[in-house]
Amino acid sequence: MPLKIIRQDITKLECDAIVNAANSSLLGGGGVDGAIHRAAGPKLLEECRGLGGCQTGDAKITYGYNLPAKYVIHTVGPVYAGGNRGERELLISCYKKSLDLALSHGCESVAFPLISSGVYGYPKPEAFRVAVDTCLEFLKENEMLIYIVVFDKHGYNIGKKNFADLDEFIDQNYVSEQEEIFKSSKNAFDLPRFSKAKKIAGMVAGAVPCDEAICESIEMPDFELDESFTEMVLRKIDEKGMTDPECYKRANIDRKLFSKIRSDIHYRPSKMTAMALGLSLELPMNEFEELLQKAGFALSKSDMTDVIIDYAIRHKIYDIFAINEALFSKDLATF
Ligand code: AR6
Repeated sequence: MPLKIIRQDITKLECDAIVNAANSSLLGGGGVDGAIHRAAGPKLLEECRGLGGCQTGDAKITYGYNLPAKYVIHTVGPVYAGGNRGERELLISCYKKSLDLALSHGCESVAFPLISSGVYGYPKPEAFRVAVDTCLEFLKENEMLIYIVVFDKHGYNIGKKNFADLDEFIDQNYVSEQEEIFKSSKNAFDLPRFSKAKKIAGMVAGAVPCDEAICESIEMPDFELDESFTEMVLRKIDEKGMTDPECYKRANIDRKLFSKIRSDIHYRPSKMTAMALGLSLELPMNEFEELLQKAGFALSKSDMTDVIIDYAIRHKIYDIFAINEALFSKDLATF
């Protein structure tokens, strides 16, 4: 999860560095700047006094003092004046300079507020896009966990990109848990794509008659020899001519987790990890479900996350960051 969009007070975040949307004096102000100075205590201002200010689009670093974060990176966003005064370039520069400072100070995690999107008046949807796109660009070349902190969710149009009729789809496809239990106990285990293991599980749950499940388990003793989750992921990477970094970066999972999966053919991923890899590999629905099954999971119509994934795959949306925005907009956990 190298890029995470979260909703939280940035001053409470435990990470190596948090970024401050400061002004060029670096001597404090309102908004997130005020909150950071209050939480860090007076020593932060003392250190800031020695920095000699900061230009728009540039960044400087101090310690975090009473904050959970070790460092504060102070950057000065542009005041929005219609969009033709180089505001976008300056805003991009704020993110880049801050990320460079984080990197040169050995930070493995950094959190940004949406620079310039408050008092400085940068239109919120564009401020959000610049933040996401610039951080993703940086992550193509670097390893870091970046949080984009969206304090006031409204007005940013988050989750609208490519998901225009998502609400309608949810209305048509989301079913309550009770309905789902009823449907699956009646029909799901009859489907040929459900494995014998599932049927045995169904028998235990009372949804498949015992004799059917047991008979099949005697007739088909070789089901354990199926290709494993890891093997299918590695095969698909090869078939698609992808590199490992391409795969895990597109899945928004970190290198260490991917190495674990690669080195253990019996690895049991979480459902989110399994889905992230299925999306990264751009699997069509039947193969996506097959991969999930290998990890012991299935898509459910009573799970909002699953319904959104269903929507994404049907609409060939495999961009995990666009999907994350849709999940975030519904207050769901992101990849
Ligand atoms: N955690 C995370 N985000 C926050 C928090 C918080 N605790 N508080 C506010 N935000 P702004 P700017 C969000 O106005 O537009 C200051 O006075 C907020 O919702 O703080 O770059 C400086 O000294 C908004 O989305 O910064 C400068 O003079 C985002 O942080 C000037 O404001 C940025 O809003 C800088 O203006």
